[in-house]
Amino acid sequence: MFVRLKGLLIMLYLTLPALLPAVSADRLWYRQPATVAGEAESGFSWQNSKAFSQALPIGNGRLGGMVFGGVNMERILLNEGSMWSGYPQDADNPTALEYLPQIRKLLFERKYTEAQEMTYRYLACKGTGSGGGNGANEAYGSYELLGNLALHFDHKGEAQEYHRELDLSTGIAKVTYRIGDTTYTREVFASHPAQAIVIRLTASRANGLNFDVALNRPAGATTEAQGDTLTMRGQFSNGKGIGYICSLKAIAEQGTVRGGLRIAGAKAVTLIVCANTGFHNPKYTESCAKSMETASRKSYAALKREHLKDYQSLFNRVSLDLGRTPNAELPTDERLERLRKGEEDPALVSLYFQYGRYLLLSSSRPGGLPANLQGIWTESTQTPWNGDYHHNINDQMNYWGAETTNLAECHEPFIEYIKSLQEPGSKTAKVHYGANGWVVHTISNIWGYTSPGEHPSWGQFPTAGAWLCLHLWEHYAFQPDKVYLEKVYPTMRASAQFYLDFLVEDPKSRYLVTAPSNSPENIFRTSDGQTASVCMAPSMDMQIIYGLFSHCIEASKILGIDSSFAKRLIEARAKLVPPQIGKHGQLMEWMEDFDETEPGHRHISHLFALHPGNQITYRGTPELARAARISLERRLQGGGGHTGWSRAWIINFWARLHDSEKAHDNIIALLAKSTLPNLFDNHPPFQIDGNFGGSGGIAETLLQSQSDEIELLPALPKVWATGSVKGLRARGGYEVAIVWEGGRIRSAVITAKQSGTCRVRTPIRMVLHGVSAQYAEPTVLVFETKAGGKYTLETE
Ligand code: FUC
Repeated sequence: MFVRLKGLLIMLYLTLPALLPAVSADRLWYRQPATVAGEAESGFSWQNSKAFSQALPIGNGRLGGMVFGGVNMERILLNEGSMWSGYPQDADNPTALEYLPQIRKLLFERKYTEAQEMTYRYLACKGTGSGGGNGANEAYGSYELLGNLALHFDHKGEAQEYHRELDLSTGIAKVTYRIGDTTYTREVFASHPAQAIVIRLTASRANGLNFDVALNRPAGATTEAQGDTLTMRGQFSNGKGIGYICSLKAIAEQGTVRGGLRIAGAKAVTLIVCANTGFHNPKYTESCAKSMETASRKSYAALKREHLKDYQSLFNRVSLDLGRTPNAELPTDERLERLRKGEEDPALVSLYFQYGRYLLLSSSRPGGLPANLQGIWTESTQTPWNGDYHHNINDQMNYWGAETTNLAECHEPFIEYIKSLQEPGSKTAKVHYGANGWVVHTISNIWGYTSPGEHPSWGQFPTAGAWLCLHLWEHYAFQPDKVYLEKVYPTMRASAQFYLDFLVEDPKSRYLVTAPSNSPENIFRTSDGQTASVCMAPSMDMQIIYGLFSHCIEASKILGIDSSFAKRLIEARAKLVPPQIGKHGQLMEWMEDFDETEPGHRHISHLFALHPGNQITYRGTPELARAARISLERRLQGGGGHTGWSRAWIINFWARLHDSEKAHDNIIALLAKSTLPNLFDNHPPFQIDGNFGGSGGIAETLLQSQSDEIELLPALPKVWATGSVKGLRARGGYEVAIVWEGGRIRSAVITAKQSGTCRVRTPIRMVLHGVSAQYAEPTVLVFETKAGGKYTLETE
């Protein structure tokens, strides 16, 4: 009886955070606006304004904004996920296939520099590719800002009691200040149900709000005012690109709205912003008008209510408490400064974790495009690296936390996008390699670009497609559903088909190799003094293909189809170069034991098998795990982890190696060295992958499930001595809540989404209540679950 009561109390404790009103712990706040004196207001290419890195992002997956919070002038940068210049291009290069045999021959003869020379000359895409990362004026295009909204206030006097915040528990950015005896308040959110950005301004006295509204864009658009509405229109790429529209409507309470727009003598004003582009939507003008009509008929209270309902249904699924120090009461930028000086602030880590979830659900919602290099937030007409999709780490990292941190729906835009690459990628596979199936290389845009990049040193990465397919599989692994698997299997299969055709036997080693390829963006030195990036069978390629083949083999079993194809995959998989240990005891990055020319290189591709892959595991392959550890240490000794995303990856590696303290050191380094005042990740410049990889990495320290078992607290750092987490997801279809105290696990609740056999590894021996369980090992419990069942584990 007592035990049952205890179980009940624990369950109540774990579900309580969801029932409580919004907690201020999940809040970014500042004592000053995001303005930097003398700085231009629109962005620069390759460098965001300083103010941008202080402004606060909002988003509904498609529409986004950055709220700067100025007093005399409020600037809200507006974004829309499909604001892309450029248009579809045929960049496949027919000379590639002609020279492929010669390049392969040179590689077989280990003549790397010659093979590279020829690859550079004949295998790159046709044309300008991504325009060297400056593609806005090329066919490739760039992700671009939608525009800027400026509100110029007639304020007289100094602002007092200034406060600016983004509350992650509501998804609402807020600015308040007082001038004289009038308090001004602004609330801004991007509503998914309304498909609109809603801005609410209030003054504490009648006639308090007097301001002008301007909507513009640095290039390419014109704005027209009519009644209470401003409409901005434009078209990309000199009429060859898509069109776009953005409209703003002002609804004033007490007071007037005049053309231009000028708001006079109001006490409260609601501004509604809607926008659409012609991307897959010829009737985008009508879409915009329709959203505006529906939203503007609703009261502000109703709009806020529906936003909160939608937003919180996703955000509130997970809560995390890692403990608090007094620093948690301070403004976010001051907390970061103190953390840089070595002060402990575990609540800043949990805030960063939740911010990653916030950014994902704000930049990636079903029906839209996936989060790009900057999510959906850019202030430029030439976003760094075109704000595109880089598939040699970056866009995959964007989704590392999607499943574990309980935002599986937010993974869907990426999954749909990956499926959409199959068609153009089939043509590229034929033209470049004479192969069936589909391929994509390092980069893509929204126009279906699948050719290699314009420079093979980074652009010749033919296993990107197989890596992308891991996402199709992981979505299934976290929530096994045959109907879903049936839908994505053809894309996975066609990718595997490509590698069956593309892989070729190296006459010397007899292994099946990818040739030519590269270990993302790294350069090696051979014993006879050659340096090159072009190679065959870099370890990452082999590990990625091993994963894809394994998942296709398993899928064919689950679906009961395609067994002869699976047989071919089993045979080919056995001939891939296996993970190898080199002269330093390291995991080899290339097929032969080469050294890298830059020991601290940001890519740590050969550790793919450790994370995000699972071919190397802490318990299953201890020798390889040790070699991975040596590789990681060598990279770090060489100065690795200097870009935000690289640091985020390192966190995930240490978590998978069960080194809690090293994982923690790197979480702190990510915050201290690669995080901007608004907690955006800094490559530099701002690049959102580090946010997502960091957030996912924090989850990996608390829960892992890559080895056919759920492991509780695999890498809990000492400083998070007492805490709890609720709502994390594990592969197999489970949700997990854990409570720990004094560095020791106390209890856990596992919720099964479907019936099956659950295997749980606990840090110390635990007992399961009310259900019979077997101990496979003293700390491994195995039990049967029923869909919807909750299973409580406790320490004895
Ligand atoms: C990869 C990385 C770069 C950068 C770019 C967007 O190519 O090597 O560091 O993150 O993507």
